[in-house]
Amino acid sequence: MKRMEELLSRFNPDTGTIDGAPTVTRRLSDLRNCFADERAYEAALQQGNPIIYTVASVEPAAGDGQLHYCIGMIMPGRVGDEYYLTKGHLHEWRPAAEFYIGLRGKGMMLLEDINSGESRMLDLVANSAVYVPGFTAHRTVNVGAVPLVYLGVYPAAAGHDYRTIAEKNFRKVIVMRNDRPVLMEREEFVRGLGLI
Ligand code: PAN
Ligand code: ZN
Repeated sequence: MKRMEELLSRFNPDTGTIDGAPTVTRRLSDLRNCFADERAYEAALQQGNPIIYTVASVEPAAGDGQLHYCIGMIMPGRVGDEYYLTKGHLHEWRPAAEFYIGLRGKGMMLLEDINSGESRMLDLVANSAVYVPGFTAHRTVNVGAVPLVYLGVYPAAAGHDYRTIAEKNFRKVIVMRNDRPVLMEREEFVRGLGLI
């Protein structure tokens, strides 16, 4: 039997931390090319380099059948009309699915099926969960006024592929229109800004 510390974890939904777990911090400068509105991104960077999100991860064991999990916390805010977001990724092991559980705040997940190219926007709020199938790029955004905190559980063998997203990004963006989040074609959004 594993040690108690490997079986039980205590997390704090207010701070987005897990006792004893390492936390990665992503600041605005780490998110180059993630926001579609490059002009607003550069302007925001001139104002400062705030923390956009943190991820505390627990990786108890590697190998087939094992699970890893993390708590993500995304700050409230926007760059232009785009809500603060995560980099987004595919799993290195493409069939690996993931289960997200909302803990606090108001968020949305952007899913993009890499085979069909189809996109979906789903609520991620307390008492709801999002199943991210395999072969699906996923990004999380905070559309509310307080930090969004969620738990993500994924196969230990999943791995993170950021490269593919960094090269061609998501086809769609979640942007604020009339104070509400809407899903838009990236190209249409960028064209509307006069950037292409
Ligand atoms: C999550 C993500 C977390 C941060 O744990 O890693 O939301 O997003 P990025 O990894 O895209 O920066 C997950 O999906 N793990 O597989
Ligand atoms: Zn993932």
